Amino acid sequence: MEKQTLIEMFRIMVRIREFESEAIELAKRNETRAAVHTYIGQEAIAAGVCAHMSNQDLITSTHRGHGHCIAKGADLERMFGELLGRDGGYCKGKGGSMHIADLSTGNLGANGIVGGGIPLAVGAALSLKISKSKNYVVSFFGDGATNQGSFHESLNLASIWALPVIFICENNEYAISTNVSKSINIENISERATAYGILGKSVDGNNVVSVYDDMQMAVEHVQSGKGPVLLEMKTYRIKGHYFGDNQNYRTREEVDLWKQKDPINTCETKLQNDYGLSSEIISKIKKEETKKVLDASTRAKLMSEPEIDDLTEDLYDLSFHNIKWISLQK
Ligand SMILES: Cc1ncc(C[n+]2csc(CCOP(=O)(O)OP(=O)(O)O)c2C)c(N)n1
Ligand SMILES: [Mg+2]
Repeated sequence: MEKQTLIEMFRIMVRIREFESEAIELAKRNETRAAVHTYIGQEAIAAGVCAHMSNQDLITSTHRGHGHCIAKGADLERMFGELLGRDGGYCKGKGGSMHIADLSTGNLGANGIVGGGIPLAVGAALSLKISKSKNYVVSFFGDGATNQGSFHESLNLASIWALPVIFICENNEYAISTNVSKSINIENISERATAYGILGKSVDGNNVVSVYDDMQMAVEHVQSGKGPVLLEMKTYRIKGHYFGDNQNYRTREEVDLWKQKDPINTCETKLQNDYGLSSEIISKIKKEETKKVLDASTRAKLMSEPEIDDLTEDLYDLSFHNIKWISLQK
C-alpha cells in the first residue's frame, strides 16, 4: 500500500468521525430536523471502498449514509445544511440526513428504506452494462438489510445478468436492537453469495488496508465482466442506532471491547509504526479536518430556512411512467 493512499484514507476517516461528532452536537441542541444515524466505528469501510472510485462510479447508500457521502467527496457545508433543514442543503432542506444524494460525485442517494438502495444499484449497473461503460456500482447496506427480499432478488438478478455491481454488507452486529446472531443463522453473511453463484468474501471492516485490498480484488472482478461480488465487512456501530437511542440491548463492556479495535486508531498506529509518520503530522491532519468540519457547520447555520412557498417545489410526477418535475403552483 502506497503511503499517500493510506494517509488519504486516514484523512477521510477522520473527516467522517469529526462530521459525525458535530452532527451529534447539533442533534443534542435540537438543531437537526430529522433522525441522525451516525457512522462512528465504521469509517474504514467507506474510506477503503471509495478510495478506488471515480465520480463516474456510482454508489447507493443507507439511512447511515454520511460516511459514504463524505468518502465519495460531498461538500460538507451542503451536508450540514441538509441536516439542519436549510435551503442551501443538498435537498434544499427538505430531505434531511437520510435523503442526501449528490450526482456530481456519483452518489445516487441515501435511503430510509432498509434494503431500498440494493435494487437501485442493480438497475444502475444494468444501465452501465448496456451502455458498455467500464464504470461500476457499489451498494452499501447493513446486516439487517440482508434479510429483506430486495437483497435476495437483487443478488439473483445481478448474478444472472453478470452486472458490474459490488454489494458491500456492513455487518455492524445490530439491526436497531437485534443482534445479528438472533436474526441470521450462519457465521458469515458472505456465504449468502453462494446461493446466487457469485463471489463472496468476509473482510475485517475495521482495518482500512484489508477493506482497500479486498475492494481492489472486487473491482478487478466486476471490471473483467465476471459479475457481481458480495463483500461482508465485519464492524461495529460504536454509538446508538440513532441519536437518542438508550442502547439497553447491549453492555458497556461489549462496546468497550470494540472501541479497542477503533478503525482510526488502528490506522494511526499503522501509519506511525510501518510508515514512520510522525505524531505531529497526524495531529496536523486531525486539526485540519476538525477545522474543515466546524467551519462547514458554522457556514451552514447561516443558511436560510426554506420558504413555506418552496414546499410545493421540486416534486415529481410518476404518472403514466412519464417522469417530469412539476411545481404545484405553476
Ligand atoms: C423496510 C424497512 N423496514 C424497517 C425499517 C426500520 N429500520 C430502520 S433502520 C433498521 C435496522 C437496519 O439494520 P441494518 O440493515 O443492519 O443497518 P444499520 O442500522 O445497522 O446500519 C430498521 C429495521 C425501515 N426503515 N425500512
Ligand atoms: Mg446493522
